[in-house]
Amino acid sequence: MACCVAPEPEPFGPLPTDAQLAWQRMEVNMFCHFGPNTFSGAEWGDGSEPDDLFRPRALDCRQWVDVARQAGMGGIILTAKHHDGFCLWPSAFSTHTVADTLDVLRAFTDACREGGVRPGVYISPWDRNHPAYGTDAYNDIFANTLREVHTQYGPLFEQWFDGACGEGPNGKRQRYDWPRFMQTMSDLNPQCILFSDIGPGCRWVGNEEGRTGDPCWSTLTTEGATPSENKPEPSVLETGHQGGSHWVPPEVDVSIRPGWFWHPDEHTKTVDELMEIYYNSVGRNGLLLLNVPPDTAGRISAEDSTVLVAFRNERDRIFAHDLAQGAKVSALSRSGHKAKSVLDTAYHTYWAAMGKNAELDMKLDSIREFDIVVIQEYIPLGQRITNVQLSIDEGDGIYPCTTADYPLCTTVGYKRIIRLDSPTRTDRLVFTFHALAPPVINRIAIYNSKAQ
Ligand code: FUL
Repeated sequence: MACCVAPEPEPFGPLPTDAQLAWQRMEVNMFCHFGPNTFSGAEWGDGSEPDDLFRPRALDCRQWVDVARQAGMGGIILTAKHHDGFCLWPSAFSTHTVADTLDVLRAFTDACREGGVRPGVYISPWDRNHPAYGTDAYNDIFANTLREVHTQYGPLFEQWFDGACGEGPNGKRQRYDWPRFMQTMSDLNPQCILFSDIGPGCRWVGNEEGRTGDPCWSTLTTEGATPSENKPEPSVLETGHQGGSHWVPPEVDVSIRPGWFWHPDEHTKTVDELMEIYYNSVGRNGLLLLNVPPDTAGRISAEDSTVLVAFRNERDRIFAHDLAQGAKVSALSRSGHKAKSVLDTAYHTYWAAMGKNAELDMKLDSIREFDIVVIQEYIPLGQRITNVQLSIDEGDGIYPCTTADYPLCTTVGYKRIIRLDSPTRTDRLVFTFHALAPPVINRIAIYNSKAQ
């Protein structure tokens, strides 16, 4: 009957491309800072380091890939060139590179492809070695460098354009030709996610502490800005812009150790610290790019790999049993789509509410104890929810829950993980959504983080 056929919800605002959606669904990726700094102890080399300082004793990129896979990471981004200008491949556009016999970028991309992990690169625009830095000729050199890497080592899933911009060896600063770099990239590989402070593929999250802002919008207004000029303040990059003009989701880059490069006297974060980062990044609409720096041998240390595997095991344990399975779900507001779609694990099924303010009633199959609620908006149709209130049936009535971080949870986006103050027992939850357009939700799940 025509009256009962639910209309498909209209898309709302800027939308992710297929490549951005696939990227966001990777959730946790690995960053590898590796280069002369690994050997000198510096974080920012000045470009005067001798080429033969970089001498990994037993380079093993397959081991990086094994660790990434065991840690549940589907992509790795390597610093193919950091600010010191040293190229981890034998570039035709620099004299400060590895020898042909030690082509780290080749070993890395080969190992990733063999191991089923997607390779990406960080190529610093700021170059403290290149004599042409600070002149127009450097823009040609940088565009050629991008072309060289992406044609000879591609396809690469992500290109990192770091925001740091300082002087070259000649004391000059560069005016980067961003339109040209971006055009070069979209000619070479339109699917490649371009990271910079303002995207266009994904944006810097505005801090290096392992958290997004709250709220956190994937939309950002970027008119008049470039990755190095007139860009929003870091605090704005944390939250994005509600109603922003472009889809530029946040990437949360943070290191497992105090520094970005490996240093012998630094130690790794604990599993608890990594879990906190996970909740504050993936759990708040970000993609977590966790830096795990290879050591002077050219391997990921046992200290780091042990904690990474434990971090993965902890996530697997906590998110193993969705206690909402078997629930009866109904929408109190008029609903066009089956509310129970929020329970299935298929990505492209969803419940679409009819109004901007909507309620969903979830009757569990028995009284359950839980302390985590996961909500996912169906972002292929845009990011809509401005806040959500969770209430539970306490036997004598329905009461709002207080959560660890927020009296009222703000934005949802790709994924929101809400942690409750304490484990809660109930057989009925009510979700109240407020949104810019009728909410479209593809998943709601509940978990008990204390369960073994
Ligand atoms: C920053 C750089 O200056 C750091 O060295 C590091 O690469 C970090 C990821 O980005 O802007």
